[in-house]
Amino acid sequence: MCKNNNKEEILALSRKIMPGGVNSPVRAFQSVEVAPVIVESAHGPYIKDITGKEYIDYVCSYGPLIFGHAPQFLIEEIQAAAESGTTYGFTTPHEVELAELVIESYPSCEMIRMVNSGTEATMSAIRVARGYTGRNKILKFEGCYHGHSDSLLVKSGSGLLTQGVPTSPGLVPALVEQTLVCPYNDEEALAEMIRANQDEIACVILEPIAGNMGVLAPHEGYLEAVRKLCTENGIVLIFDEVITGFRVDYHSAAGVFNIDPDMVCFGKIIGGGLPVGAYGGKLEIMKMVSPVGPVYQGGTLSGNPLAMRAGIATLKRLKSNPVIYKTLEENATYLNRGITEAIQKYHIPAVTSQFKGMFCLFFTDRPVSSYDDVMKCDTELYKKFFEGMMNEGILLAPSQFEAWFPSTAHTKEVLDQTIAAVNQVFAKL
Ligand code: KE4
Repeated sequence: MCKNNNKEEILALSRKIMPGGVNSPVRAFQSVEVAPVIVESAHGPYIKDITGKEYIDYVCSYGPLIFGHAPQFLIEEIQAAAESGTTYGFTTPHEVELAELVIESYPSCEMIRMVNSGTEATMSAIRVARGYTGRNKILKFEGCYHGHSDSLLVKSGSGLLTQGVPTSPGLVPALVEQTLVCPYNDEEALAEMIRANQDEIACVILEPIAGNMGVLAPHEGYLEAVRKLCTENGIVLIFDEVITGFRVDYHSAAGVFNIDPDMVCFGKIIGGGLPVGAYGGKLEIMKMVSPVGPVYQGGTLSGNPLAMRAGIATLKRLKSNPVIYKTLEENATYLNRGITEAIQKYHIPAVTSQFKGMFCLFFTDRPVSSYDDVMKCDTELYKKFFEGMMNEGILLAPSQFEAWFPSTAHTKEVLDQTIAAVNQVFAKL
């Protein structure tokens, strides 16, 4: 624990020794121009900062905490795991059990490799797709975010959008030109790009429900069209389910849309709040992965027993209580309805966006169904809204381009407090 709990002193020191004082850019609160929160502890839907102020938290670590902060069953599992050691560098039954749970939930995933983050998962998946097809180009969608590996930091969402740098400096041009980018929700543009790069594209990677430019659902038939185009052109279809995996359904987005990608990436929820990522897919593709195949990928802490046991406990609880997904969707709908009523009452130029338990609020007066629509949002208004909500004790992502992640701990009472706070803030906007 840091010796000092004086917020100003911690902020000053953190900014001296860590870029922006953070270990992930969005946490610097730069785009909302508010002093960042420094967390002391969290429980259920609540976060307490080091000044003792308590917030209802809708960030929930950007997705992993489907049961809220520090649920007792997880604390006990992690404590028990730690007593047997934290990492070994050898296989354990736990990683096999978690792999089995994930594969059993996801019909098109026949084999899986555990890693330590979503970035590692997607970086490895595109490497395997390139090795499997012998092709160099990859195709992603503007505003989607797949972590920070070089090939994927092109016209990306999440923190890059927040910082206004969708394509990061520091990338080798020869690599960047291998990354093709299409608009999300536009099958004609995708078909045209595939035609123009015939037999050169190894994989298409996308978020089946985009969660890194706010929440953007695929329009009717879009994912089916992407699937068909990839099948017809020998392109590996990768669903990046780092956010949507076990969030929108126990069978993730592939189960909701009944679509079988060739590969899938997971993160967040499968680690139960500890660092885990995973990539998997069809047997013939995953057999390319070392030591069975020639495509190399490894990791010191991959499959570590703490994260595996936290993931197992989380997935088992979700598997045995599928009603959780109905509750999460009902809660998001309840929140959506309350906020929509407040938008109408105070004539705020904003629209809500929801897919199952995923939700966000766009500050724009027109419907949002594309990256271009998202880029028309009023980020200045979002900044005012964000700060107002903080003052009301509600903590949202310090960026217009992130989703809200209500958990099972966000009871109706918590949601009512949130809706009341939205009304308070809208009244002053
Ligand atoms: P990580 O490397 O951050 O574990 O996962 C990368 C990643 C991959 N794919 C998707 C769809 C993701 O959303 C992410 C990471 N999500 C962001 C939040 N939108 C991480 C937050 C942050 O960078 O601090």
